[in-house]
Formats: sequence, C-alpha cells, structure tokens
Amino acid sequence: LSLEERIARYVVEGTKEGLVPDLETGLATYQPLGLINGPLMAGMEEVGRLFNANELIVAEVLQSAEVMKAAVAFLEPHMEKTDTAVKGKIILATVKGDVHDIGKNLVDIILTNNGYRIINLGIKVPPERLIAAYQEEKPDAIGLSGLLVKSAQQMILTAQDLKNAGIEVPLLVGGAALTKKFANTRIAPEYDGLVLYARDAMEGLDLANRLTD
Ligand code: B1M
Repeated sequence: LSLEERIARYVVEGTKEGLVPDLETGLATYQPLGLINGPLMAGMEEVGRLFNANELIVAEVLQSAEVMKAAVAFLEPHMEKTDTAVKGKIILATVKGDVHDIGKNLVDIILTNNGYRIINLGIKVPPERLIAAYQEEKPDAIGLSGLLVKSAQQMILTAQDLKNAGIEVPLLVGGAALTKKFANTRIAPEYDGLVLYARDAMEGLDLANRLTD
C-alpha cells in the first residue's frame, strides 16, 4: 500500500498501530492540513460509506473517530500559527441533538492558530446555552456545526432563538448536513445578522478573516 492508502486505512480499520510513524513520513511531503483533507478524510468518507451499507457498527465508527482525533492531535503542533494580536472572539458549538465534533474541533484548531479566541461549547448545545454564552462572552461571531439531516433543521430553530434573544452577530454555519443553498434560503431568512456557510475549516477561516478585516 502507498503511504496515503495506509493512512486512510488506519481510519477505516480504527487502528492506531503505525499511525504516527506514517504521519511523520507524510509530513515530509504534505502540510498537516493536506494529510487531514487528503488521506484521513478519504478514510472517514469510506467509514461513512461502509456504515451506510451496514458493514460497520457504531462502535467501530467510534474507533475510527478516535484514530482521526489522534491523527489531528499529532498534526496540530505542526500547523502554522500566526502571532498576530487576537483578531476576534468566536463561540463554536455542535447544535442540539448532534454529537459529531471532529469537524468543529478542526475549525477550532484552525481559527485558534490564526489569531482567534475560540469559546468551544462542545456538542449537543441547545440554543439557551448559546444565548447565555453570547451574553457572557460578547463574541464577534457564532459558529454552528451539524452533521445530521435533523441538525440542519435544528440550525433554523437555533437561528430563530438567537434572533428572538436580540442577537445579530454573524453566524458561521458548516457541516456535512448543510449546503450553501440551505444556509441562504432556509437559515438566513430566520436570522437578523449575516449567515455565512463554510464548506470546510479553511473556508471558515477565510470567512472569519473577511468579517474581521
Ligand atoms: Co455519525 N453519521 N452518527 N458518527 N458519522 C454520519 C454524519 C453519517 C453521514 C454516516 C452515514 O450514515 N453515512 C450519518 C448521518 C445521516 C444523516 O443524518 N444524513 C451518521 C449517523 C446516522 C450517526 C448516528 C445517528 C448513528 C447511530 O447512532 N445509529 C449517530 C448520531 C448520534 C447523534 O449525533 N445524536 C452517529 C454517531 C457517530 C459517532 C459517535 C460514532 C462518530 C462521531 C464521533 C465524533 O465526532 N466525536 C460518527 C462519525 C465519525 C461519522 C462519520 C463517519 C464521519 C464524520 C467526521 O468526523 N468526518 C460520518 C460520515 C461522513 O461524514 N463521511 C457520520 C470528518 C470531519 C473532519 O468532517 O465533520 O464533515 P466534518 O467537518 C468538515 C466540514 O463539514 C466542515 O469542516 C470540516 C472539514 O474541514 N465543517 C465546518 C464542519 N463543521 C463546521 C463548522 C464551521 C465550518 C465548517 O463553522 C462553524
């Protein structure tokens, strides 16, 4: 197997045996994010496919998630960091009912490394907690992540609750359950501030930079 295939296979098989040495080798040719967006994500996509086809059970997917998290934790110190003054403060959360946090935590790492102060509220975050955190932290933006189809609906409800609480800072939304169209036509009309859709963590950074420039 090629290095890329081996790295993807650790995720698919949920094993960390040999992962770190291969990632180290990979760093000679790839940026850390190249390894994440390339072979590691390819592995996760295969996990999703196998799970969908009933060839993996949840416990196995959880092990794959552990491998992904270990890989990201290993690569994180190798990522570029800017030394700029704090560019802004952003609250991040996975929406109510949703436990998926690998993508959100990647957004956290990338924004943190690029000068943002991130208040990461974790998973299954109900609108009330977002509102309380907003009032305490007065962030420049709120970032919502969701991977389940029902999470897209939950984002609409969350946007409505935030609006009713008088909040209008930009909302950054992302996750596999969403599309730009959904964000623009279903979430944005329910909110008073800007609603921005990010396809991946780097686009999330671009959008945040555009807001704070
Ligand atoms: Co779940 N799961 N899962 N799962 N899981 C999916 C999402 C699914 C598509 C798999 C499938 O069926 N093919 C499916 C959803 C179906 C649907 O609703 N359409 C699914 C399901 C059904 C479930 C359960 C219901 C299974 C069950 O219990 N029967 C259950 C849900 C529980 C719940 O949430 N209430 C469940 C549970 C789990 C695990 C706990 C086992 C585990 C999560 C572990 C964890 O996160 N700590 C898990 C995993 C790992 C997956 C898959 C395989 C991989 C997700 C992932 O981590 N991807 C996933 C299938 C897939 O996506 N291929 C699947 C890697 C990550 C880096 O990508 O999060 O998309 P992602 O983030 C991307 C972008 O989306 C974007 O940036 C990142 C890349 O740079 N992004 C943002 C994300 N958030 C952003 C926010 C931003 C900006 C960009 O700004 C704020």
